Amino acid sequence: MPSYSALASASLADTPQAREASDLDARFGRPGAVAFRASALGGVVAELTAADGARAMVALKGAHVLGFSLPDFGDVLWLSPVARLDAVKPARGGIPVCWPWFGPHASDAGRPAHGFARTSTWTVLATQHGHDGTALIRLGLRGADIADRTVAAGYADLTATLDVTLGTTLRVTLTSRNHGSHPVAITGALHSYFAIGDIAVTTVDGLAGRPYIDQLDGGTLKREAGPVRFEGELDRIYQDTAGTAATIVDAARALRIVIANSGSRATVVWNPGPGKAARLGDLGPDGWRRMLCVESANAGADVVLLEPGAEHALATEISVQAL
Ligand code: TA6
Repeated sequence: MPSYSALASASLADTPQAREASDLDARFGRPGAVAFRASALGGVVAELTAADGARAMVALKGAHVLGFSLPDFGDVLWLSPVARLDAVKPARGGIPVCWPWFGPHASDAGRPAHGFARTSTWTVLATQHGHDGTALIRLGLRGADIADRTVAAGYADLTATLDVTLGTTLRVTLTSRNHGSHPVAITGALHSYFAIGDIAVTTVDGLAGRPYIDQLDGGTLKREAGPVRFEGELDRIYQDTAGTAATIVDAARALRIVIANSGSRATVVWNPGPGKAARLGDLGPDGWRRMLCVESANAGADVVLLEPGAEHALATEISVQAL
């Protein structure tokens, strides 16, 4: 049973979120593929099930993929044991959607880090039960609907959709569209937290030779010599990674997680280590040892200029193999 399955609690009967979940289930539910539930963490979640037994969970708040599990490998994504959906900050784990900017806002330090998408409630636009046994949900967000006009200033003409497609892999696609008459610069990331056995015996392959911005060394540009290894906090924005796949090699769980990114030229790798994890306070005891972020991103020098009428898709596709 996936660790996050307890989040879907139909027992929250006669609560607003239970009524909302019931309404969504009637409109968008797909028997055997997509079901809506009230979440024990607050809010409504969609449970996706694929023919081969793969499972995923997506919260409407933040269009936040909270979990992804496979019958042969268990949990692929990590979710903090102390995650909350009803808090102001997004739940720690899963795949937070960083949009329409990554990290601090380029010109306004007063805006929230990683944009406003991950703390906004998205709308269910469509669901699908594919003939191939896949399950899909499409969620949408409009910049014009963001209540805090200061935070959303400059982005009112943008919309975003997030497609989550579950099969033997998990594919997540964030599509940005500019409906206005002026170009808008955006960055962003699918900020994936992966479940690993032990960061001390985990490496990331596929980034050797790539330049990276070392966020812990004043943004210095360096070059990766080989597999990425972890000895304390590590926070890097790898450049020129378009068309490549990063692979987490998890010796403790004897598996590799292949992360194929598209629509991005940057891959972010992050583990907080014990110090930052203690300061963040929402990873649970020793959580930092069992999680690793490898993110499909438009970050650093990888800025997307959305021309009027244009759209841009940022995607990540996650698969798992035995070592
Ligand atoms: O993607 C890495 C990073 O930018 C780190 O610097 C760290 O801040 C992490 O994201 C988590 O950010 P959050 O705002 O979710 O705590």
